[in-house]
Amino acid sequence: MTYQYWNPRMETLPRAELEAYQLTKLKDLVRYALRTPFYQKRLHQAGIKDGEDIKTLGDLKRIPFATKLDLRAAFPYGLLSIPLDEVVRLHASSGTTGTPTTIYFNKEDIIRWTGFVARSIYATGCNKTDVFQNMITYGLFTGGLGFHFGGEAVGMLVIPSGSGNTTRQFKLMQDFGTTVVHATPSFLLHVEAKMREEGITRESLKLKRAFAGAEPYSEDTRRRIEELLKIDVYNSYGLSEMNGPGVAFECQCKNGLHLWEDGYIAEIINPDTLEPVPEGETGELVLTCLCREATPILRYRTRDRSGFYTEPCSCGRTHRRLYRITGRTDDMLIINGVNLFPSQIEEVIMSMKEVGNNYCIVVEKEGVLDRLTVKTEVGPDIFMDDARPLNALKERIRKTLQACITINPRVELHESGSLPVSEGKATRVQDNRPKDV
Ligand code: DLL
Repeated sequence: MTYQYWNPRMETLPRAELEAYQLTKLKDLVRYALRTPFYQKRLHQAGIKDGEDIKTLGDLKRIPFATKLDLRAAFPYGLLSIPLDEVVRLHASSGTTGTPTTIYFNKEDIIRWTGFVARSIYATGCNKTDVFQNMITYGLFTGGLGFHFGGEAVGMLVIPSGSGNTTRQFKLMQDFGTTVVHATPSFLLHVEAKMREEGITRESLKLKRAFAGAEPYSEDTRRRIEELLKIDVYNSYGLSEMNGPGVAFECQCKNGLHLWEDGYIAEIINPDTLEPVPEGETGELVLTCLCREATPILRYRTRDRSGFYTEPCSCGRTHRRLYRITGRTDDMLIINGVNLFPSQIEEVIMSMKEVGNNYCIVVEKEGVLDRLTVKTEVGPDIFMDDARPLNALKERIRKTLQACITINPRVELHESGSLPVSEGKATRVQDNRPKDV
């Protein structure tokens, strides 16, 4: 097979040169970071007062890890390194409380990020002749605009269809001859089920490829989508703190995700000891973003479990490959691609005085999609035999939750004292989805 490279020199740079490049970028990053209130204190405490205090890549270890909690504490501008009038965009992801984590970009940051997404798309064999339907949420979520700009940079015709509404998605695919789509893996499975339901034949579509990410999925799921839809599916990994998509992506070998090491420095640590794990072992992925000036983030604990393949890829790229992400080291749930912390649910329901003390969150598969049910007890003053006020309460809880978590949950009300109480640490979450990852 012949492989195409978006940036041939950078994608095949010998490791020594790649690391030298990373060091230059790291020095710049430290300089940007020193302009932010958040990092000024941290870096000074670590004895780093200038970019030149970083002499080797090993010096990165002198900088403490950053967590989602840190980013929230720095909200809104504690991590901003440039004047606000140079910022051209922000993206945000939900936090564990009402405070989101917000990432700012200047014009060059957007151009660099777009370059990494374009490189990723190109690595799968796409080119300007492709018609790309971006079936993912636009807005504050990075998946929409990130892939949109990346697709345009490749020169593809980009259809900004957004997620949902499968009937309209099929119409767009047929009208414009879509050859490549981007979606969460669960939405791709849903699309396939709907195709059968609506009698859309595979032959009426020109689909060849899909980019699937934003949530964990197994190799079996990939194969299933590929066989059902008769397309190639490429795994796409990213997170809003590191710009969004375009952090790591599979090439045509489909054997691990190339982490773009001219944009990101990766470490794999043991989440308990915080020490690096031996090469090839899995642990928690820690990332430093070398390609963004406006919001510098160093050594971010992603909470994602992964590790690095040790042998090189046959595509010739020198950037190391991550194992498929197998889960998280915290309690964050990903429901149809939307991130959710159980504490967000707790905060909403516990602020309602009619709600009792005990609750439970259930996640399961309904068909191919994830389904969230929130079971909560009512307070002792609420009568379970009076359906009207109960239904009104249920609806109010559902709407308030939906407004906060952007997922439409099913709500069940239970009599006070009727939900099982666990001895010791409460187990609030029952994730009944098949563990095939
Ligand atoms: O999900 C960015 C993205 C958009 C990636 C579109 C790929 C495609 P967040 O909303 O901040 O950003 O969620 C990031 O999602 O830390 C992982 O836990 C999970 N995740 C993302 N991609 C994958 C993947 C976007 N391919 C969080 N496999 C990350 C497994 C993934 N988990």
